[in-house]
Amino acid sequence: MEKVTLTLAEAYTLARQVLRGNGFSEAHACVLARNVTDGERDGCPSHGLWRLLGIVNTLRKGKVSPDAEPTITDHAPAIVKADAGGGFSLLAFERALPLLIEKARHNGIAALAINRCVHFSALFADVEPLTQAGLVGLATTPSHAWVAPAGGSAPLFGTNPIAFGWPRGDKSPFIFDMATSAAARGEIQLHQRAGKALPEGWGIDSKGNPTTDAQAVLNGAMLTFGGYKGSALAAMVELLAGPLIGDMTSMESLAWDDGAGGLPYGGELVLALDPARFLGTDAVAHLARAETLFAAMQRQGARLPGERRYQARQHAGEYGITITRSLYEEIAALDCK
Ligand code: PYC
Repeated sequence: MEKVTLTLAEAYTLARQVLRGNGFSEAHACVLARNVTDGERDGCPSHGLWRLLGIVNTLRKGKVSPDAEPTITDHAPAIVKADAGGGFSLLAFERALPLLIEKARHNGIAALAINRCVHFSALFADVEPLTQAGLVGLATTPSHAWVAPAGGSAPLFGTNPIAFGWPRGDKSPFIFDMATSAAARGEIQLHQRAGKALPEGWGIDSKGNPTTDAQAVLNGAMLTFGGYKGSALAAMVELLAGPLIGDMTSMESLAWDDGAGGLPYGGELVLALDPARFLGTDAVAHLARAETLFAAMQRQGARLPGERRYQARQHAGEYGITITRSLYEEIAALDCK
């Protein structure tokens, strides 16, 4: 398959140009372009440049605002609210982040509820800035009803990712970002585009039979990871980033989409915890104990979550990113200018 290699600057410029050309405001185009470039850079193509196709499709279907200005509210001593106004989540997150950090440092713990946002982006990008500020972070969001609950066979939950980040001073943070489905929807779509069979256990067809056919799973239902354990976590995500913050469940998001094929619409919950506030002068000693744990994991040959991402990041910084020519041409063809 023919490939195209781009520097990170070229990838960002292409993405930003396509987004501006399609009518996104400068502020939205910049955060979106940075996010998809970062996804590709970090070796996560399911949240990389390919997402531009879905972003532009969602705009053309009238399912996202290209220029909504988020409203940030100091809602309670430890709660920030960000109304994304029907735009993508990323700008609301960026604008709310300073107040979230300030409140977490003041109270030891703070929450950010982003409402009325369209969401597709990997959550590691939302917890990483918290770790850079020395905070522990947790982020979660529902999506569209694509995933069957354990024991069921019809889509009900979203892919419902949970991301967690732990700060490590000048070392790369400990960050995992995992869908509670066996894989992200984007992974299945990429398999479908490439005509590749799925690993077993990712989904079922519309009759409820296990299948490795990506299109059959897209038409049927995805499965949670770890059976009922993943299913319980998926339900928790629905509750925390849905009813708790006054926003949609995945089922409601899909109903709101009404067959348009746009990206999920609803809320995101982000928690930030400050070890310095929990521990005071003991923080250094206790954070060192976390390092002892990480070292023990690595001594057994276990990889710390995020390690592969940081390696890919370094590689992409030196050698750029590589995508298929067909994807490059599809993205370039989105440019209306
Ligand atoms: O790939 O899991 C996914 C996803 C969630 C929201 C949009 N895409």
